[in-house]
Amino acid sequence: MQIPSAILTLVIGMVLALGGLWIGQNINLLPIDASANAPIYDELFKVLFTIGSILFIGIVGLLVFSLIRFRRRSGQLGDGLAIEGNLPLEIFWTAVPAVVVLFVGLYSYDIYDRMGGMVEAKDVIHAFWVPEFRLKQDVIPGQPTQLSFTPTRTGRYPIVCAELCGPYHGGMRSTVVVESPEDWDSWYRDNAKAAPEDETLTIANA
Ligand SMILES: [Cu+2]
Repeated sequence: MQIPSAILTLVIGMVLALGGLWIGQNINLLPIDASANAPIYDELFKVLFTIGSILFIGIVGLLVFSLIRFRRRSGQLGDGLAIEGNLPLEIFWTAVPAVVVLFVGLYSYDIYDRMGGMVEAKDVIHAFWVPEFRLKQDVIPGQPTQLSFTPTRTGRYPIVCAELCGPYHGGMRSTVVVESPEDWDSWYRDNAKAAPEDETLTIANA
């Protein structure tokens, strides 16, 4: 019995969508999440990864299928069929990417806004980036830049300059340390300056 092609297409489409959704939700390519911003960003990443997986598997799958199914058989020497013009198909493959790109653009903007990213400027010199925090902030000379975030995990995380800034760009690395309030307090006490009385004493003695 021959399965109608419309049903076959529908089933393949559904399997593809569900498979992509599963990959997007279950495969994590990002480093550990260590700030309050991270879950917001990860939400966007999962959506983009889902869309990417569906497109990648769908396109590559169709390509491999076509390579095998429509390969040249022995004794076949003529040109292939000249197929031209299919308006419904053209409308379909224009409309779908347009909707996807528009959605991704608007959604990315929304995520960026929710992460407090709408206070930035042009003339980029450096970019402060902590992958584990899912945060990237441009840093411009002569302009004080503030970045607020809430770390959610103690630990040491790399700070990377994410804007090609000059010859030593690759060496622009540091570490951000997230400590518990108690550890911070004891560090602060240990490193606090001497009490002002001592200072007055030193000056008086001088
Ligand atoms: Cu740099």
